[in-house]
Amino acid sequence: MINFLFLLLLLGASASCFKLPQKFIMKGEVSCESPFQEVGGRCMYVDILNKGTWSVMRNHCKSLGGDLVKLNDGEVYAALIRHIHGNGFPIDYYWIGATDEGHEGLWVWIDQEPVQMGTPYWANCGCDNDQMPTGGTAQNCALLDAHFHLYFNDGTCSQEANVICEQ
Ligand SMILES: [Ca+2]
Repeated sequence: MINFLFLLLLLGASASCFKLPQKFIMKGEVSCESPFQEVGGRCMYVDILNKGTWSVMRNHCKSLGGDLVKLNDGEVYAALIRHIHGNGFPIDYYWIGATDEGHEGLWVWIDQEPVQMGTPYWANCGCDNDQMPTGGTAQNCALLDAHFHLYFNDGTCSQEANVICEQ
């Protein structure tokens, strides 16, 4: 009987030992629904097939069950750039979920959270070296800029670009 209890204890202990690593694996795991892929612990879709205006592509993201990507984390942003290079996606213009439409110079994400300006996000355009968008009221939608190593830049909302969606 004592042996039997000992065996039960042993089995219980080994079961918990086996469960422990599983928990660690589960913690960092993100499962994304197609066409979204895990990028920096989030679910993103870099759409290289379709182009449209900022609004059209936002609706496109919504039709896939997501929205425009919110890049408010430097590590996630870096992971996205590695994802684009690693998959051989074209270095093109990609809409992201930030705008200053209706409140010039005050950039917000689609959930109204303020966008961090400058390093490590924004391209260094113009000659004043301040990493600030310079398009004024003519350019109110943010994109990853093909001509500036995919740093953020302001674009004309009605121009056509690819998109990065997030779920
Ligand atoms: Ca603007």
